[in-house]
Amino acid sequence: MKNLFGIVIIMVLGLMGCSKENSQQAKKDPEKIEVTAKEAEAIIAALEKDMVLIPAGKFKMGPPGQEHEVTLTKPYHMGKYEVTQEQWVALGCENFSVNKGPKLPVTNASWFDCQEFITKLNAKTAGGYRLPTEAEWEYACRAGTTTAYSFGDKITTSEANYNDTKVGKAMNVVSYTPNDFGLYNMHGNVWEWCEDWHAPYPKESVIDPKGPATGAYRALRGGSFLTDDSSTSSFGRVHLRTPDLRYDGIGLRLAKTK
Ligand SMILES: [Ca+2]
Repeated sequence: MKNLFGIVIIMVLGLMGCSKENSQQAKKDPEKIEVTAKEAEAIIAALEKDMVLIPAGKFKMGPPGQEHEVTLTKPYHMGKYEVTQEQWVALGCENFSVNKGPKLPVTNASWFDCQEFITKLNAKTAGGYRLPTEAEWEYACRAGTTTAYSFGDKITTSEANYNDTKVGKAMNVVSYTPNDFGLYNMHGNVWEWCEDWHAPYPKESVIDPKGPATGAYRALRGGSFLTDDSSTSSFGRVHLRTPDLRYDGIGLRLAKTK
């Protein structure tokens, strides 16, 4: 785990209270992403357009040796991109990302932070937004492929932002070639939280799996700028024991019930 995440402990330094003398001359934080109410409306409208319809279907889920048949009976939407920092801020959520940038994926977002973001988004729209299930995530990542990556059985630095790319940080969410569903950065860049509690895979075929009803770990998929080949694959899978912790290299992608 420590290699996968390159854990960064974020010290949230509360704004040092400005003294009365200098409060009127408070300097603008150049890194802070600020969004006006009008800009927020446009950002949310664009986010809604960037949801891709994923068809219902059947696929083999899991790594070699653990493959099992999964049927997804209903079409659903997946975000074309990882959630950006400007989207996060537009919904009034606090941006803990280490490297700031409006079009960079939000990072240091805990599973609970993601739920707060989604609740706010659903309140501002017609609703239906949520995190994907692991099965929905992998099906969307594979985009009809059966190989380790949506582009084949090998990964190179021209295909994704992972450890070998040596960028060492998240890149713009519109990077690299999208998969056949039109989704960007399913492999690498930032890990993406899933809705499910983690559990070992079943051996038998399953329909619309949602993970166990309770658990101690939440599932993450896709790898990050810090992960190796295997973790960055379509079947790469990790879980975090405490879903309230924030780590650099972890963000999210939205799903939406059709
Ligand atoms: Ca990703």
